[in-house]
Amino acid sequence: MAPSPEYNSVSAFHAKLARSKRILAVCGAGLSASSGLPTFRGAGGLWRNYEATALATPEAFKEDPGLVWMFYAYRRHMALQAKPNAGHYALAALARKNPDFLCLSQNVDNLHPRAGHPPSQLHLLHGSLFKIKCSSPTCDWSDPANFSDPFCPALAPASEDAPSSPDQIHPLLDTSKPLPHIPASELPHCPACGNGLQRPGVVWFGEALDEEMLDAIYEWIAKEKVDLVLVVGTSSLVWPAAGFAEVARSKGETSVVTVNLDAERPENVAKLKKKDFAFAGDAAEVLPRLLE
Ligand code: BV8
Ligand code: ZN
Repeated sequence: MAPSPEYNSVSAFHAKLARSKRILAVCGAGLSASSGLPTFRGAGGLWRNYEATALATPEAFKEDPGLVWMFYAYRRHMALQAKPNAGHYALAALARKNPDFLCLSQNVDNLHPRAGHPPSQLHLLHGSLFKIKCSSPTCDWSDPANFSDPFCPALAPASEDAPSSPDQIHPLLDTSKPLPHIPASELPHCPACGNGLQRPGVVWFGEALDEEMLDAIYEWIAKEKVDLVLVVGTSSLVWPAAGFAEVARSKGETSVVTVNLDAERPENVAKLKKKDFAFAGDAAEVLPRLLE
């Protein structure tokens, strides 16, 4: 089925938005690109010579917790230096205006909360870089808000090469120097059970998303017809996050609106359904225009 000729008309979208009550957003790394945070795939997807997705697994952490912690220490440092952009603020403003708007984000950078997004209208599908938890499966200790940078002495960049400004290359990204080896003994252990290593409170590949959160999301979608789904800055490759837009669509006259650099590429436009929209560009620039 082909999209309407107005699939990329902002005024046609505004007319649909004005008639929409229940709105869902599914956000990905592209929303934070303008805040200076690298995306997972494409150029930004590399940390040193590692694929982010190869480090975001329980196996990698078991194998070399120091290496995985250096990756997360770098991402925590970058996220703390970053600021929410106009896209984050536009979503937060929509939430304050419309209690029937729910935002699902795959991003763990804490930029939605920092933009003032109402917590009751936001689900962080993959956790947060700033939540820390115990890696022992039998221990439920966690620290919901740990913003220390460096996270621990062993993860502090050597003083002579500590970056003095955000645009200076972080030593953990500087491939001209070999990565130090950090033994587990130098990494913080759980204060509750004493034996589990502390780990980032994110969902790794192969780990389940929070059960209660998933139930709440599917319940919200099933409750009543969803009028609009905003799919913002995501390659929609990671499941189950990639599936929510289609689940919501099955509830009737739903328009799925893609905001992505590549949204208007012919092969992507060809996949649009009759009531869908697609807007190519930087989410930080496109979203405020769409949601004004
Ligand atoms: C699970 C946290 C089951 C860590 C992340 C089917 C069903 C269920 C599971 C699977 C399934 N098929 C496969 C799986 C396994 C796996 C999976 O999906 N694999 C993929 C790779 C095929 N899924 C899982 O393992 C999930 N777990 O389902 O468990 C289970 C059940 C019971 C018991 C045990 C297990 C867990 C997945 C979560 C992984 N954790 N992150 C961390 O951040 O370090 S995923 C991580 O990658 C991000 O959170 C994000 O979700 C994903 C990256 O995706 P994007 O955000 O889309 O980013 P990407 O770089 O790919 O794309 C950026 C996009 O933005 C691009 O389109 C680009 O064009 C665009 N863009 C760039 N700049 C801009 C822009 N757009 C607008 N403006 C710009 N300026
Ligand atoms: Zn513990």
